[in-house]
Amino acid sequence: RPQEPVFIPKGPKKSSFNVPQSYLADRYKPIGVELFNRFGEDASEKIPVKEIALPNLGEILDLGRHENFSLFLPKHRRLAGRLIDIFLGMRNVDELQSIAVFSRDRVNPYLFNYALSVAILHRKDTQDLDLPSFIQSFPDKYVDSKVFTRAREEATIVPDGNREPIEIPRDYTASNLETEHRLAYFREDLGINLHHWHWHLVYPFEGSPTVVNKNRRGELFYYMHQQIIARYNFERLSNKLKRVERWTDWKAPIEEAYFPKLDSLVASRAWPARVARQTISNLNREVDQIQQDVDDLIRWRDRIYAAIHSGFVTNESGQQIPLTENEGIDILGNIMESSNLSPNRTFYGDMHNMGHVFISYIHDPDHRHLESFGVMGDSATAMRDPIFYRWHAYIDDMFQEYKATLPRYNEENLNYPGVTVDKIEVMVQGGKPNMLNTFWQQSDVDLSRGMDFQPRGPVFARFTHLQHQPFTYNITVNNQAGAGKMGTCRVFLAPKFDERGNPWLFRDQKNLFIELDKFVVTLRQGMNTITRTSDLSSVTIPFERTFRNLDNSRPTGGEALAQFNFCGCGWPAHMLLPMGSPEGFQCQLFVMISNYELDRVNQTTEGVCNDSASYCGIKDKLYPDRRSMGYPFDRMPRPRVDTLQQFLTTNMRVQDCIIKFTDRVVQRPAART
Ligand code: CUO
Repeated sequence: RPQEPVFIPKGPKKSSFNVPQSYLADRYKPIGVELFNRFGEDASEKIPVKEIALPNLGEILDLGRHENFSLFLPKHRRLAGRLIDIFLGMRNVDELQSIAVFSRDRVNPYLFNYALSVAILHRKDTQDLDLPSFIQSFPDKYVDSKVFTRAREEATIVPDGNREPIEIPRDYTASNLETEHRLAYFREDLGINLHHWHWHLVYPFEGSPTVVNKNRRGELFYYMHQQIIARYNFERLSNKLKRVERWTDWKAPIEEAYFPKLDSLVASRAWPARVARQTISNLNREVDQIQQDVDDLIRWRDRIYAAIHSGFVTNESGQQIPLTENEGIDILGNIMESSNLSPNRTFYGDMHNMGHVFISYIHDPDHRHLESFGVMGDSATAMRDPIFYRWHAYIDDMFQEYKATLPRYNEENLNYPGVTVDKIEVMVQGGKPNMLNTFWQQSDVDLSRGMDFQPRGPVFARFTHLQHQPFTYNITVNNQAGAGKMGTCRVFLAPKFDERGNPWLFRDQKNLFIELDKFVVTLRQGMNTITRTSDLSSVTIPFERTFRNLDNSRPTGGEALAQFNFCGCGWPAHMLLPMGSPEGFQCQLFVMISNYELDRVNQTTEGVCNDSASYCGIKDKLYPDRRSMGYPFDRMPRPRVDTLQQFLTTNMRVQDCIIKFTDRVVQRPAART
């Protein structure tokens, strides 16, 4: 298979092409020179590979090259951990390149890509290296399988330059007979699934401390997934569906089905479907070295609830660790996910991860049909399945149960004395105040890197996604606290009414607020007008970063490219706003200016990838906000606060606004030439 080099160090072009013969897989050794000549002809850049003493890959090779790979499976995690350690242990980039070349044709491709990505992300000497976007390496995890046959046909017959994009139909996984299908545009959005894969790449739950032990990672696991559920519920209400129901009865059949219609190009198999009314069973799959009872899941849950209500967890040596107001949520996040920072995996188990595994093997719990896992078994595909949200709604509810045990914010914890938000408004260009617009947009992504055909050259898939008209916040703040006061401006949005059309109780609405932006402002004495555009949002990354190399003309230089692995984490900009509705969906925009002196984390955050910090943190830095994630909506309200209006202190304000969805499709302005 003609592959481009695994990765390309920046710098002057090298002239010789030299891979040690011993690096070739056994199958290719006899024809090595011929292969080099054949594929070397087209190479624009040839990279010498240094011969080094090769480590024994050992059990890493137990996972075949044509099998699927899941980080949720303990065995696969272990293999990934070993390979990451090998990659991290190389003394310099040349050695890393050598071992990467050596293992490239031996190791399972998904495992290889994951381990190399994690290593490049964490090595000091690889910060300027670049990997292809994951969707380009493995488009089969994101795109309707039918597209590939058509793309291959197009590519084989039509020369590069005249190829037409292959359109991915909008409704390919189900029909409207299935109510849940109304949310397919969200669940199957390429950008959302890429964000989720990237998030888990940046925050692995297994491996050495350098890889796992990041500032507040357990808390961020809670918050990022809490926001996914809040956003999903917002979309559901936009589509006249009730909020997602928690998956509570693990021994009862799961009503809704999901048929992913994805084929694995690596495993040459279709991803298994999950038919309606299936029930999870005890797992006994020798091939995955997994034996787990549904009762284990129940035991772990009960122990975690006991910890939440007693206010402490018990570590492996039997000591009690209190779940404190500041650090409790982080410990609980690591326990529930679980990550290897969990203080007691023996006792509290591996609840959330195993939930993914039970569901992903619902169709073949003892491997009698020799089937692999379903989409819930892979963080690149899990968000496609409706059950993902029911499972994570359950997990989130456990976190909320814990949050309800914490002291409530009193006015002092919320107010910024002297600072009053007088007015807020959102505007789109040429529109009316507080009216936002959404619509469909079509964009193209190049699949050619992840496919095998001749002649080479880009071949595009055209997909349809939600989009909104860019908008601007105008916020008027009266500052009587003194000149040069700094504040953190926190912007959230929630539906105004519940499923029945009634106004919310604050205790329910607080869980529906989605974060739109968070930024620091300096206030002069008196009146201030803050203007901020939606593209600067602290939760999103621009479309080009989600899909990178979209037009196949690789951008040169630039921080976004250099820090791709981390920078690929971020909610896709096109999904910043929920869909709304054709008649105009009523929302409440919330703005708070909190006292920066109490929010500040002392560090420099200049540099790269600091623009989607709310859900992803900042690379190699502390989480840039000292408050609990989700503040001020992460706690139960103080006494006598029943509604959002009663919750407000003078440094907060709410503005009603409307999201109007228009069912028309516009093309993304052409980026390719
Ligand atoms: Cu991101 Cu369940 O954690 O998928």
